[in-house]
Amino acid sequence: MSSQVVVLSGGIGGAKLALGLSRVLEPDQLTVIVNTGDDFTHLGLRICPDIDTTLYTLAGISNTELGWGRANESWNCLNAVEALGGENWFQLGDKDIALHLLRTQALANGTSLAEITDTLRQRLGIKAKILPMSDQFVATEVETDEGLLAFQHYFVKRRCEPKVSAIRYNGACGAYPLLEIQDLLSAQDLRAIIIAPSNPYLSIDPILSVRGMKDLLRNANAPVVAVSPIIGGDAVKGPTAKIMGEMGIESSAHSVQVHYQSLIDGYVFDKKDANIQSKILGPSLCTNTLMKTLQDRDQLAREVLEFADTLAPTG
Ligand code: FO1
Repeated sequence: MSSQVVVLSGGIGGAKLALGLSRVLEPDQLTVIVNTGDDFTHLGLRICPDIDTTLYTLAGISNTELGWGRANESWNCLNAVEALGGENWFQLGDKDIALHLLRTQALANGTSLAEITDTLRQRLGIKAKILPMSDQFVATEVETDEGLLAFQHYFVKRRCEPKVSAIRYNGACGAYPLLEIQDLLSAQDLRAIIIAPSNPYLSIDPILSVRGMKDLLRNANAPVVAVSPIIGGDAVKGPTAKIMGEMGIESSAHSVQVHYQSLIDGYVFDKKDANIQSKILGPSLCTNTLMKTLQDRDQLAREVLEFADTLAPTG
């Protein structure tokens, strides 16, 4: 069987499946392409939440209760920032700040985001490759009833409360997939491209908005399989269902399949949504997609890979 597997991922759900894939595959067979639309400069530091959630999750040091940041954190620096009148709405732990300091220093020295991300993942002992979707900055912006909000302002400062009418990916038209991504997705020995159960609009679409990314998926010599982030009409975590409703899209696993339809060869959705089977166009897998335990992550990863193998182009 061919070797490389690529997963497009953002947020907590994506990192969970990426962890499962890294455990069931040979570690060097997996590349995670991560959303960087959530990134922003805060307190002078370049923060890349979805890269960091992926790093910490695959290194086994993530805060599993919160879903972001590191386990066993302390908050001395942020408390001192607040005492000196600085912003504390975005909770940065002391160990997390260490990573932001090194990344910000590297970027200031002309190192690319891909290079510093690769250095950090190696220092954290991670074998799978973790790549930003682009070295150019793309900023997800949310059009709401409170105006156009930067992503973290919407997501953290306003706790996803504003009503969303549209989402923009500022800078996408000037952003290109890393050459490494272009080579990977056009390689003849690519086994599968997986779209993780991440928020389609806030985590996956920013990746797909990068110039040429959709064509790379369409022209790949490997099946593209998406995993629904919606179970029983709701998201496991986060504002996906709320945003869909506010944008006039039915909050269902079927709507997500339609959203990805032109890009994917197969779709994986949860047993709770077995009723949508008749509406799904193309090959699909109905199984347990709720990843509560490490075993759930491994099991879903195995099943998604086996399903993808049944779709592999023959010859
Ligand atoms: N999310 C929150 O809801 N509140 C926070 O204070 C917060 C801090 C934070 C710090 C570092 C980091 O990497 C992520 C952080 N997140 C926080 C999550 C972050 O906003 C989301 O993970 C992504 O941007 C969306 O997936």
